[in-house]
Amino acid sequence: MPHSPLPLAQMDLALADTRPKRVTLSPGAMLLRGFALPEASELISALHDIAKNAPFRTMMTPGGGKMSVGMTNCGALGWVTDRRGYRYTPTDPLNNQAWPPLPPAWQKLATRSAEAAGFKGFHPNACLINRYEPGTRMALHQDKDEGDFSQPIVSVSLGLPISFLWGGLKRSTSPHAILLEHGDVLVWGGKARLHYHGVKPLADGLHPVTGQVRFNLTFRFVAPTD
Ligand code: MD3
Ligand code: FE
Repeated sequence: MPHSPLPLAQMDLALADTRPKRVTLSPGAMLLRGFALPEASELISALHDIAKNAPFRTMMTPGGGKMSVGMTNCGALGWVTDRRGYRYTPTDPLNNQAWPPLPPAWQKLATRSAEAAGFKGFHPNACLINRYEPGTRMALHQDKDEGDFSQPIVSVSLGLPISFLWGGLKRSTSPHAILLEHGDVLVWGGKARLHYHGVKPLADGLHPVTGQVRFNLTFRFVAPTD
């Protein structure tokens, strides 16, 4: 067979990617590689619209440190942190208005992702949107402000790749690093729901859709408190 004189095109690279599309990291934790790829560009344009009304901001931890990751929210409830603590609020503290609504396409993606990982009937009411610029990171933590751990969390990675850190149920368990790329979806439920996790500092790069940025969407079901 004559060899091609042309360099590998993007499609050839996709065909050459023999990594499994669905990977169970631990019971309840599943990586769906490229699951959101078909709609990734639409997700990013909707995200820019959301950020016009609820801009990205760096929040203060209760301990007084400034988080490096820019954050905003959409949905009935949004995650915030300040000197008073971590919590979910129905309004954006920057303008006291409701957070922008969860776009129906986002809701559907979250439900479909959870179902693909074995969690039927996931209907999130909160979506935290994280924006990483080179050098920003997220320290090892648990997500435990939702008041309902029976529901999974769905996360969607967009833009530059990052090294995700996947730990255990105790902070002392040393985490594994997993590469997360544009369009990858992770689902965490059951036993995996309260595992420690974080991300390494974002490396410099230029992504064709997002530029020098990584976005992460995390869909959650938060138990209403009133
Ligand atoms: C495992 N975000 O927003 S997403 C977060 O890439 C957060 O922005 C990271 O951790 C990011 O809280 C990681 C993957 C993720 C999200 C939630 C989880 C993993 C999780 C909840 C429980 C266990
Ligand atoms: Fe988290």
